[in-house]
Amino acid sequence: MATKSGFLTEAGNGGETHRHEPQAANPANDHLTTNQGIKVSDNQNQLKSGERGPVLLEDFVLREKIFHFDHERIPERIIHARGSAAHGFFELYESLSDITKADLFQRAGEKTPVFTRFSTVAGGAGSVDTPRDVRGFAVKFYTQEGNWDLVGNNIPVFFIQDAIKFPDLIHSVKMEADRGFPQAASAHDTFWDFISLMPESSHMILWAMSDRTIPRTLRNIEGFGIHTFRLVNAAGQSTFVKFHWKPKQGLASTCWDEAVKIAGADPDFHRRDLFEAIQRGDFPEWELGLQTFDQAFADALPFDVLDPTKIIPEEILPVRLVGRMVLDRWPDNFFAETEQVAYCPANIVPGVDFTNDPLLQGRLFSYLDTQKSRLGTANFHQIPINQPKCPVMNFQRDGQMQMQVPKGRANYEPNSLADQGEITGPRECPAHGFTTVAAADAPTEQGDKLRIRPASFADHYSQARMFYRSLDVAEQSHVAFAFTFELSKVDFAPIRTRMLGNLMNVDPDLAARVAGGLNMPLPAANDTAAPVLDMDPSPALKIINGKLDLHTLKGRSVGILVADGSDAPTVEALKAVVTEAGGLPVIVAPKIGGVTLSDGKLAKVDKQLAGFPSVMVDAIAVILSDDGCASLINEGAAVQYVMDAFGHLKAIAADGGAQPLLNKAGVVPDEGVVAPNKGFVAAAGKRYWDREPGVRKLPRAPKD
Ligand code: HDD
Repeated sequence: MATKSGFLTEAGNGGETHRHEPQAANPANDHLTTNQGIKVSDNQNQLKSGERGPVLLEDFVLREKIFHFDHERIPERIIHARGSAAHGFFELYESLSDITKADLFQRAGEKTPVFTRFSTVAGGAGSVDTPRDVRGFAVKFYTQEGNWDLVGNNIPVFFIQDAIKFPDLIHSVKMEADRGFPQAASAHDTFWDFISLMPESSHMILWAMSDRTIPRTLRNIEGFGIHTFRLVNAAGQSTFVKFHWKPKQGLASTCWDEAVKIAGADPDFHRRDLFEAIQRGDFPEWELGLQTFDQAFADALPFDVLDPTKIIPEEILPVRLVGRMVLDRWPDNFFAETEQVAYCPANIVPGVDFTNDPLLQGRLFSYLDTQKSRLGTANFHQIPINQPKCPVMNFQRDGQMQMQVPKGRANYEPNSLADQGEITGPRECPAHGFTTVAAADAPTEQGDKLRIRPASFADHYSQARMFYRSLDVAEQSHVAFAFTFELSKVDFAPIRTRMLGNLMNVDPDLAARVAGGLNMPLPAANDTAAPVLDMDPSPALKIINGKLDLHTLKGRSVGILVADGSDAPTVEALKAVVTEAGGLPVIVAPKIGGVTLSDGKLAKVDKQLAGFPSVMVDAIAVILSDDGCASLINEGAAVQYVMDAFGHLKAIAADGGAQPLLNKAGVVPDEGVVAPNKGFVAAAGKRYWDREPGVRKLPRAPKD
């Protein structure tokens, strides 16, 4: 029967209407209130006239609740909408007072709170975590002299040289305007049409088609400030700087097939990974690196340091590691913090300054403007996540959602109200206030008003070529595959041909592979605006076999597939060695309720096989009795579990009982297929790239 609360009670208890308590226990005995502070007596039922009668308009409890719910969403970011963030701190290794007066860089060992948001670029807020895409890497430093936002990406260059092209770039990569798809994907006509017509995107597109854009986790990406910035010391001397973030966890990527499958298995894969790592105390860490240089060094380079499509190879100018960032706290509330955080490259502190990079200059306008439209008010800086952790005092007043209650009459400056004993408000601070670096360093940085791209920005291919030639051979074939895959989704053939013409300038071998993969004739190279240089390769750009390709199980996971009858001591020993190596053993079985191992005991199962394919882990072990294996041999999820681990070049440990399953999954013995003993730990921390040619046909060079 119906009760006051609307829940069915033990009906038939004499027809008595009594209250059913649906809430969990509430030890604090807190009461629900409306937003006006009125205690709510019933949160289950609208106010009605009679038991089955009409709802009354006067029900302010209902109206306020629904009204607020209706407005829960705000416009999502036009780009970088999908993101995950965490709190942490930046700790300085040594004082940098010789090159910057920035307060956070003065005292070795000092910690500055940060809030860091990682994002994809193209997809909406609800899109998956693993498309092929650039990752945003935005850090808000809450320094004692105000907020400094370093709003970078996981790629050290950008698609375009001038901010005026940004809306075109983003329109081209987003869902096509008439059809509303594809979501979070660059593999479509409009994107490649734009790219093929923008040779300046050549360097960035090589990075975008590399394994950099399919990272294994957000903990395994580098970060870059991209533009050349300046550091300014107390004497007013300016030093050019490029910012880098180096992951202590190493660099690691997925195979494309794996990234696609993760998207289905766990659309929140990267967010969950970051969350879980922080929750278990395995705090991700990056070191802040600086490349600093002066005007003379800049003048000697074969490209312009104001051009954001160029890097300075680490081999030419080493990266100095000056501190570390540790992310150790997940936000309390996703919307309040991760969604409402408002980064802006224009947020800099005394001791940091801009250069005339035309992309950076455009960004300085855009972010403040977008926050107004996204967060709805010029007072967005008062939202807790955006508030500086130092005093904020000025005469800016009013506006929507003003949270402060300034006292007194003084809302202008200068004022003489102090003479009358009134509150007078703050004053300028010539000694410590922000001052812009006075002079342009080069005469070409001033002159007539022009809409022009300087000749020093004209070389669009040399660094793209250098990037490609710096990669490991396995990565090179991934680049060729990525171009082939993406261009295969382009319907309009002339776009593909034009892109091949650009690739001819990057590297004829790459162009030939892609043309072969598309089964299209190789066109002549497109015209170039400047000669293409053969620069020395930069090994620091590799992921595979590079400096940050850490062969480790630390922070990585191993899926241990078991079934009833699996050998208990082997399973226990494996868990122990993986844990000892800092890895995460995950017991995977056909049923979540448990599995009876060889010792007859019911063992805990962490994940159910069908819901946790091997793409979720970094290596697998398969421990099965003969009967257990027989029970799984016709189970698609089990066969696929092993087949994918092998195809994704992961280590596989298996006991004798598991062999028939391995055979069915097409596993061919190699050094990554090992016994389930202590040696597995060394094998499990890496991928077996040599296996790749045997499992997938990547576009190879004609000579291969
Ligand atoms: Fe941007 C967001 C990074 C060029 C305009 N950008 C945004 C975010 C990152 C970047 C990481 C997300 C911040 C967050 O997590 O909230 N953007 C870059 C980098 C660029 C770049 C590394 C080139 C080096 N961006 C760029 C240009 C413009 C913008 C040239 C416009 C002229 N970016 C925006 C924006 C966004 C943004 C529209 C969308 C959401 C936001 O600002 O807060 O203003």
